[in-house]
Amino acid sequence: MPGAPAKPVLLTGASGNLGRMLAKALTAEGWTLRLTDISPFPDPLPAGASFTRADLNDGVTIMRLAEGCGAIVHMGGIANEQPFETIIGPNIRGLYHIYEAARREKARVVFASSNHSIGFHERMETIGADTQFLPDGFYGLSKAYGELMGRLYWFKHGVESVFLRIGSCFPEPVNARMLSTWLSYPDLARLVVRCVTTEKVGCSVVWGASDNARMTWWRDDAREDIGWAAQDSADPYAGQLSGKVSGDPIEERYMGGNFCALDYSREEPAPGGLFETKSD
Ligand code: NAI
Ligand code: 15L
Repeated sequence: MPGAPAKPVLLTGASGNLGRMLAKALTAEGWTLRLTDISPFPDPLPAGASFTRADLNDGVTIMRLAEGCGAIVHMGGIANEQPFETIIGPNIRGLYHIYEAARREKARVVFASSNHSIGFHERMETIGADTQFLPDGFYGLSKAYGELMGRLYWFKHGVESVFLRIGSCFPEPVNARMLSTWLSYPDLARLVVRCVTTEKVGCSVVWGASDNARMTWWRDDAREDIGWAAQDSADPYAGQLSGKVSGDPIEERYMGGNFCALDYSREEPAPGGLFETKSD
């Protein structure tokens, strides 16, 4: 692993599943971290880290927390499908506060985007990072908007970003879909290290999946430019998980899985593409 960044790194969402893992992994690399979350940090504070409890809606505190930081690893926010009004504060206003702080500090943003920003692409497709957004709910919509916000701050203010379109980042894959979408914790930690320490990243997208044989969906991203390659794989779980499917045709048809099926009220047949109006 490369040396620790010269400046502290702000890690939001530090009390969540990925934040806790990253807090441990990055301090183990000698990084100085400022951790923040609306919930208390549940673990013993690692050496090299401080924790401040804050709401992403509180722009003044976010600005203060980012002072002197060289990068913001933004994991905080609502991480699943919720009503619009629940999402808009943490995921939209909160992200605006992150970008304003990054702009002032000339800091880089590593943004935890999601596969749900493109969730209505069909699983039989292979899409590149420049594919059209097809969000599968208000959560995915907030991630697509977040990436667009990052582009705005890059083109207008020169704020660098890496958008991590994370698939399914859990300790282990738990169903057939995750044989495609699973990202191991160590692969994510190594990816974040590269995102922060690579000299220049511009404004780029990396699909967040491990080296899974079934990951035929996502291609053509910035991984080589930032020097990251996945090392882990969901393949050893194929035997036990390949039959673990939902039986729901909407869930199994689209990349976003059950997020697509949630509150789905379109009359059948489902569209096969943005401009397709009939199925025959
Ligand atoms: P998580 O729900 O465990 O962590 C999110 C954290 O954000 C929580 O600790 C929560 O307290 C905090 N948070 C929520 N509202 C907040 C607010 N108003 N102010 C401050 N903090 C707030 O989710 P997880 O799995 O750790 O995900 C981290 C990030 O990665 C999220 O942004 C999620 O959308 C994204 N992601 C995760 C994936 C996964 O498979 N785990 C897949 C795709 C994206
Ligand atoms: C996400 O964006 C969620 O945060 C996570 O909980 C999973 O649902 C993941 O996507 C997924 O698609 O598996």
